[in-house]
Amino acid sequence: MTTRTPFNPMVRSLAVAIVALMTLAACDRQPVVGPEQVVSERPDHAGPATISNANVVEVIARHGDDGSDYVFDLSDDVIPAGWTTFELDNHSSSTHFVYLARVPQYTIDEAIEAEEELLDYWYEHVTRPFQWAMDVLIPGKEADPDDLSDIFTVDPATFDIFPFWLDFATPMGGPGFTGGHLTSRTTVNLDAGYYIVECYVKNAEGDFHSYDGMIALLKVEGAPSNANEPRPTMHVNLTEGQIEVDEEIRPGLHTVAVHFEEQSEYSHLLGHDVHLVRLDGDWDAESTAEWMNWMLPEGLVSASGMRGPSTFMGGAQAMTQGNTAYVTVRLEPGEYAWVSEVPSEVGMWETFTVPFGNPTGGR
Ligand SMILES: [Cu+2]
Repeated sequence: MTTRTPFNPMVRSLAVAIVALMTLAACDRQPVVGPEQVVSERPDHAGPATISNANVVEVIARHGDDGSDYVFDLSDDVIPAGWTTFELDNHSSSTHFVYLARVPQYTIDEAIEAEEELLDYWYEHVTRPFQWAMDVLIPGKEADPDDLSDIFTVDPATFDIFPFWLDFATPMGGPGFTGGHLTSRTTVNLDAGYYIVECYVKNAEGDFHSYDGMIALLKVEGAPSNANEPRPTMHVNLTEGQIEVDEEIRPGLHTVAVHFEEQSEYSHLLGHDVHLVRLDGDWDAESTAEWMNWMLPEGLVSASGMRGPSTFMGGAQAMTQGNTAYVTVRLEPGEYAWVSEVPSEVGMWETFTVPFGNPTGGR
């Protein structure tokens, strides 16, 4: 399924697959088997849900041992193809997510020819240029084109600083924004191949977490496992500029099917995705949506003293049109919003209420 991204070649000149890399730490490893009967001790965590026999990859987001770097620990770095649940366990106070991008064959071939590790090659040719582009947009931050001179000659007039093959990187979903010390789960169907696993939330200095180390490589191999496609209890449809949600929602554990009915591209070079936020603090849906523009100097910043929206509960990162991701989440009675990471002038969000009442059957 090496399809083109839904985004245009401008992608190269800035964001979307802002994916990146880094080797996989080995702690907390667990086999990729299901079912995972993890019962959360926190009501806003995803429970065991209906992931049934899906393969499970746990991704721990944490700070590095020196307290400054950002790290992903993956429970496995080689998994079978098919329906796979990614559980993001956020062990830090900052917001993180897990963005998956399938690496094009062009990139694999180039890395082999250059005799470099695939993750290193991606980082050099995608992550570093993206950080440079971000630095340009932050007033007062140093962004010298010569910083990239070991890769190529930068022409600041064109921003054409990304390899042609980035257009062929396929966004394949993954858990959406997840607040500090929370857990979220998202299930997607993966073909065999190599996937970049990254988070591009920014720190207080405007560095993408991926640039600082929150990036990994996942190999998916073999025939699809016998994991079943999850059975949804709710539906979210993403169409042009609109999020359609079910009108009546019961409290309790849900498997939310996120249908990428239409995909698009916007001025910040990203397309439709969707994130769940509980509206119990100072942030409403509109201010949350405004925070979600990575191109703004303070957009996507989650760091000490500036955490951003505090009640992100997961979601589904962008996928190509026609795909479906499944988000497992426990909904307590309250006010919520689904918010898409599109520019605020587009404004894609939809609020909803979970009433008190009989909960769903999930535990
Ligand atoms: Cu992060």
